Amino acid sequence: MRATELRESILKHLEFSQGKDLAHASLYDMRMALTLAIRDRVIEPWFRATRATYAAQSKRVYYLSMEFLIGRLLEDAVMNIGLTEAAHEAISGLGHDFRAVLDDEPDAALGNGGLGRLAACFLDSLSTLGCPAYGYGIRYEHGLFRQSFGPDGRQVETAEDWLRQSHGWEFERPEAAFNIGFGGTVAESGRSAVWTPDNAVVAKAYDTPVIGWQGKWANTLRLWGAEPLSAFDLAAFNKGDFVGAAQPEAFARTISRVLYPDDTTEQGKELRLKQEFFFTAASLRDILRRFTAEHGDLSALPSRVAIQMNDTHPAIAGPELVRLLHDERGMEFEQAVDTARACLSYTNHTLLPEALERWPETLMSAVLPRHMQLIERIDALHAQQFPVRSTPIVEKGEVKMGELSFIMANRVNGVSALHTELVKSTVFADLHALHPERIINETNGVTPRRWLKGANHGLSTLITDTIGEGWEDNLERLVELEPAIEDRGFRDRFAAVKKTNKVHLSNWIGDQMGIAVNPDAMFDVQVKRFHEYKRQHLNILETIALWQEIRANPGAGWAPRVKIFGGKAAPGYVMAKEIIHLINNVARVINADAATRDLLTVVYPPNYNVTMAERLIPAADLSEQISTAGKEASGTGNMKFSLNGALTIGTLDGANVEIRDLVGPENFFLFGMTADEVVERRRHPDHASSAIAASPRLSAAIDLIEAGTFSNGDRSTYRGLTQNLRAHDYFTVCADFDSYWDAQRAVDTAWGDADHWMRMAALNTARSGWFSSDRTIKGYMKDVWNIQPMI
Ligand code: 26Q
Repeated sequence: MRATELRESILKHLEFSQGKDLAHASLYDMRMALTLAIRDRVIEPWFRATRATYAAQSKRVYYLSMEFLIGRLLEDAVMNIGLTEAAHEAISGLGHDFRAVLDDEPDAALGNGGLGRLAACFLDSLSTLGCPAYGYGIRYEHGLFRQSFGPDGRQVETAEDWLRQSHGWEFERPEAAFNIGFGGTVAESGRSAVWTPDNAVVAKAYDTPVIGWQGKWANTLRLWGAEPLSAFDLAAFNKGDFVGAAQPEAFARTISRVLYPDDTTEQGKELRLKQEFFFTAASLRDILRRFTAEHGDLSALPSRVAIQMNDTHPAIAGPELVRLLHDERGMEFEQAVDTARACLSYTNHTLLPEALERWPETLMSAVLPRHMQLIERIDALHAQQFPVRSTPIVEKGEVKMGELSFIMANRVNGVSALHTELVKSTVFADLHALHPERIINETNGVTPRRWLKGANHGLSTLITDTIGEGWEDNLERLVELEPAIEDRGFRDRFAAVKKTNKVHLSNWIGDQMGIAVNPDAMFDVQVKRFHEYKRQHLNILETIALWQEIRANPGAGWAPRVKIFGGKAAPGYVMAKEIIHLINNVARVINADAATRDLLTVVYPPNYNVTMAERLIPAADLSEQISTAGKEASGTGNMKFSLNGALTIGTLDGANVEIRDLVGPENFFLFGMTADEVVERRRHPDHASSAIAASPRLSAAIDLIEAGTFSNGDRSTYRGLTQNLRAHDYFTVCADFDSYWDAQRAVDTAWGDADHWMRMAALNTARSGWFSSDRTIKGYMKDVWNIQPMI
């Protein structure tokens, strides 16, 4: 019945939206027709949610984020409205392959990694929980670059082009458009000021509905695209200046052209500051317009509006909201600051000094002159209110966006228990002493709809067969699996699901890379952005050492392993790219060694993204979460692996700490120094060289690299990397190596008892329910936003 209805709807869109008949429909046509048919069915709950929010005059959450790493939307939407089987039947009935139709959708990579994917999981949970919310961001024409590997194994970046085909999900909103100014001058006017920008672009809204689980509620992801005020300078054109005529267009479009791929070398770039102001200012204008349409008195703003700043990227929201209230609406300055603060909250995602945003005062004054003045007034006001010890926002000619965010927020949160404690004791120690109530913890989570139900059908079916339906939006119910784990039959089914996922992944690796991998081997997976603190080099050094040990002692009963890597390095991050280069060449050499072929394989499929994560994570046996303790704010991949029944080998960092507490230390492979021990160890100037001297295995692995084993005999290729390890090793790879090696051998031993391994794996799934982003969002609703669900 539902399949028949859907079939009619698909055929209608094929004819009237795509202008094709079935006989000539391409995969793209089929995908668009299905998308539009599904989108039609999302409209009713979407309108209903919007009307209910208006009618109840409910508070709304506005999640401001430079990144939304949403991936593909079709499969998720079909699943959420319960039409997976109907859609499968309808598409097959029309002579097309359902999987191929779903796989035709481009992966929307409007983000770099964890922070952007978290924003996407939050959108899913906000809708599932019936929390009235908007996500606000930038409609980048080009998302994160596409990664390939050159013949020498180096990363090659090419432009990503997700909007080349029409988007399908979005609605263009030409009427929701705001002029956003830059530069210019400020004129004093009584107690406030008038800012006259000398340049402006139009921010135009594009809306994508975000449907929650079972279609009960839907929110909006509103992304801003930049356009010129006037498309074309006709006067210049008529004078024969054809290039100059296109200038306004060129400047404006640059703003929403491309996602910044970097948190290290891209600091201080003027275009980035303009992007940040562009989407933040447009969002605030939109928020105030919506508020004013319903309410009169601006002092009521905080009871209706909660604005979340996803890291400091939208931190200009503080001064901009003050400007809108004070300069443009005549509110007293101090009241404007208090009102803005009562609306704003800030999530910190990193402690790495190089990732904390700072802008030169001169740049801020040139691009946003009025905001620079307001930042100084906010700074002065805070110093006046807290004269004891004040950490200035503006210091040594720089505007520190972390301090600005803290001072303008009513709540500041870290993203795991450990990270929050470090936020209190390090980056914001001074401000925390002045405002001891402000910093709270909201441990990250992931959406179980995409990361379990959608990505792992086999496990989802087993869970439903065992504990019944309803775990998808009540993930803590997974604990009900625990008694079943005692049952051998259940464990065998659990093992069979994992095996099937591994067979699928092996086939895919065979197709994509021409490498044969044994699905009975242990799949040991490290997928994430490349960064020295994440220590992919620790993993590859251990791989080299293991290869040597197997060669020396082939009959020692080794557990066969497939080491799988995935991830991109920022194009300007030289050391991270050197690690990628090394991994590819270690893979080439090891995979060619007949002596170890059945025991060790290294694969590194290029262009890791959300879609690839959905493929790899359900097939993983071992999850590598090996960052230097104190550096990974939370991690969210770690949660996805555990939920899908992989065991973790990891340090006491970020949310690993909480994962280990919940799944039980006996079901987790711990190694390495604690955050405190790392700090202490670094104080010894020879911490790296002494660790190398004490570890023959590590020493031999580094020697092999330096001997040119992985660079066709060239001894200089990886010198930058090995010298850094020997001399500096800030991320304490060397000092943690032996402990990591030992933990890996404990993994080998555990793998030897297949039934016990499956028991541990299943316990990881059963005890990971707390890591649902629904739990996280409930925490924000209660502790940060003070908002009630509508369903
Ligand atoms: C800053 C300035 C200029 C250009 C880019 C940036 C920039 C871009 C992206 C700074 C930071 C980011 C992304 C940070 C990020 O993804 N952090 C991760 O957030 C996750 C969600 O909370 C955590 O799980 C991870 O531990 C954390 O690394």
